[in-house]
Amino acid sequence: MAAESRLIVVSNRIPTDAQPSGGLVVALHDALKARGGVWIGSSGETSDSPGPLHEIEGVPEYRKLAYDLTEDEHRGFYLGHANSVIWPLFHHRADLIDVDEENRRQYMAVNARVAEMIAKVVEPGDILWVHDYHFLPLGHELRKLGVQNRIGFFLHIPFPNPGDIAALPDQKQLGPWVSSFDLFGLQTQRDVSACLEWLRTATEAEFTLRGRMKLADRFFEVRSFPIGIDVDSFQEAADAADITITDLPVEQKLVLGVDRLDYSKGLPNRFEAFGKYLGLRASDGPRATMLQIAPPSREDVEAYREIRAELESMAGSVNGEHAELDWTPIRYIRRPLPREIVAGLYRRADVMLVTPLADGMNLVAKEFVAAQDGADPGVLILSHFAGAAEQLDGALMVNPYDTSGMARAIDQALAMSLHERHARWLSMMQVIRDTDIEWWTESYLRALRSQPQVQVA
Ligand code: GDG
Repeated sequence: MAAESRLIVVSNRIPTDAQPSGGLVVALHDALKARGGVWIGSSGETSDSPGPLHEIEGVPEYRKLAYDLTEDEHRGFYLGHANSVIWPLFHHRADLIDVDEENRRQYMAVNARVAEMIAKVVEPGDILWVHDYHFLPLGHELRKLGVQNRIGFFLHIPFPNPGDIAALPDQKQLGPWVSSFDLFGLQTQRDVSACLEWLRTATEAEFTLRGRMKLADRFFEVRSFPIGIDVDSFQEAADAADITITDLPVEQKLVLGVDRLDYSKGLPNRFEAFGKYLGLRASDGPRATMLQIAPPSREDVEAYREIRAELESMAGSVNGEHAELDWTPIRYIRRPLPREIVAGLYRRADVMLVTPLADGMNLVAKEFVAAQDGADPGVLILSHFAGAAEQLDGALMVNPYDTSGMARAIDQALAMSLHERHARWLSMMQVIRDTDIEWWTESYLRALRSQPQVQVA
């Protein structure tokens, strides 16, 4: 890769550890370590007078520049507009959006302030890679300040349907925001189709030759880059893990779920489906226990408190109906577990439930596949609505709204022959290796670098 252009990554939170953990963060860390550059993001601290970007200690290969947010910015920009309007809307939950003029103002103000800080450090020839829904207006703000560098964007969550976009208070601005980036990266072909459909029907954008779009005076490209994982590192973690970590007898079947506690992940539907499966199963048949790991997130947002209460009540009611003196069918852990333990659980699981109602990609599905022992792999049950469904056709596909169908899929997965499990696993393994995290970073950056710097069709 040519060394001419320095990479500047912008993401909501900058990792403060020298050796960060977590899929995306590790990928960006590796990309910057190999190429050098700068990572800009929030420090995670709030302060009354935030001041300019400040250097955070890390590794010698690249710089980390952090900014603080004020309490009001954290509430309005992060909890308010980003997570109470954009997140639900982009996950097709317009019913949950909480539109507030002050929050929207903070969202715009933080984007403008971050753009000013970036404009002070950007040099000619640098390329910028902006991540996720917190920063949709950032390219536009940078262009207003005269920044002419190549700027790419990657949306980690689904692109909404045109109908949902109409509920955004700033829907008219979304066109100029998107077209201010040179490359608008999305997870799936489905997202690209939704985005192009919206550009065609709701904006003045035109298709040009060479597959690029033109809106007002800007040319840009919309493309999918399905995010991947570090396959070897998950495989190694699972190899090293102790799979007798639970007190479940080895002959007992384990059905596993691992999700950030979020209403988009379809957890109530999953619990209901498991309850229906328990109702289907012969009373003298083998017992299956479902273990759900669901570390809470964004607890200051009302909808997240509600989903937590709903789940706890559902687990109680399914267990009340089906538990026996020596068996609790649903086990539920509401705190994060160490990565080595998660890898061991993936390896131990007979069935993995990844059943979101909407999800950009879903890395858990890929991690589960990577963690399997090829000799006796488990079965992945995957919602059509996860971005991963476009790639992992070796999974048992389900519609998470059809809980009876999901119950039958659990039954089918638990009874599946080794031959079939193995064939399905092999085909998924091939895909996750071909499109791993390094492939993702490389192919995105190659596409961004190949955007003409002079604006031509
Ligand atoms: C967004 C998009 C897209 C979960 N519980 C524990 C734990 N995890 C780890 C998993 C996985 C990660 O968290 C979750 O990643 P997902 O992709 O499933 O979901 P989001 O957080 O919603 O991420 C998503 C992603 O961005 C990347 O583009 O795929 O669609 O929504 O890595 O392993 N890790 C540990 N303990 C836990 O208890 N250590």
